[in-house]
Amino acid sequence: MEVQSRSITLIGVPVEEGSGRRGAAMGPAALRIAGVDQTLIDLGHDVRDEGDIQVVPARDLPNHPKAHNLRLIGAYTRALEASTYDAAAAGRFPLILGGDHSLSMGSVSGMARYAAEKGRPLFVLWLDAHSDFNSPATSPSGNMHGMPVAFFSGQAEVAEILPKDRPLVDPRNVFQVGIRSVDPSERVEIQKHGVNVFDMRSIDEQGIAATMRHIVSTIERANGLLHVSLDVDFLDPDIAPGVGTTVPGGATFREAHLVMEMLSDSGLVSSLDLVELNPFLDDRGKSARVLVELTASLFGRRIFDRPTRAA
Ligand code: NNH
Ligand code: MN
Ligand code: MN
Ligand code: MN
Repeated sequence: MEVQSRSITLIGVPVEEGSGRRGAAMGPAALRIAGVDQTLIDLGHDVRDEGDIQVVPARDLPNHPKAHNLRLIGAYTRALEASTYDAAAAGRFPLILGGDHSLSMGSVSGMARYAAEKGRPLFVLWLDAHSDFNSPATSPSGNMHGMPVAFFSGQAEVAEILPKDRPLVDPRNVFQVGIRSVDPSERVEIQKHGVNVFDMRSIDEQGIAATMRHIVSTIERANGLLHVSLDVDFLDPDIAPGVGTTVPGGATFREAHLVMEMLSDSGLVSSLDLVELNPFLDDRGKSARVLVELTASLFGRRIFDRPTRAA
């Protein structure tokens, strides 16, 4: 089976102010040094690198004691929402190189606008140790990288970062896999809003393959588009130590690869974030390289082809 060639736009987002520590701003550079562009070119894809987004804090936004760096994160959100939407509308696959997870406020909102125009529902696969469903009202830290899922679901409104009538993601179309660290008020919110959570126990019990088959078939039945958001801490710290918030007991190398291979086979994925890579904490580029390998699997790298499933 030939790899289906895609047109991919790389968008670097050197934001670290959504997290509680420095370093993630070097993430886009580390992913480029690990060869993300050439790896995709070698697989036969057309790759265009837009470079890094640069912003200044949005002066129309307020400072907020429980949403740290809101004016800067708001500016990144606006810029990335537009870049992601523009790439998708031009028939290209937006591949976002982060940067901390607050950037998904922008990337997912851009894809939500694109999906709404196409009249198709947007689904989100959130590969993370954390559910990132805090709002400024509930966050224990005030760090906005813990808020993107609530934001694109319309549950974290603090100020008018994006237009009030922007397309939202239905939280019931969000699948979270790998979850093992949830704040008490987050737990209440994700259950109330119907987010689909596959925590580590459920992966241990059912296996990652059955979990992914369920998710893929749900999205296929709805004719949905799928945005994948991959937080480095989804992975076990042994294979990916380059992240500010390691949580033991994460996905193995093999589980993560199978996720990507099954997503590739599904043909459903329309956009991807690679987030929370902190090269300052990494071990000789190990985590950056794992992310590039996983990206290669998502874009068709195979050891051997599988017989195609009967229609
Ligand atoms: N839930 C915590 C918070 O809101 C931690 C979030 N940190 C992450 N999320 N790394 O993926 O601050
Ligand atoms: Mn996250
Ligand atoms: Mn996380
Ligand atoms: Mn709510």
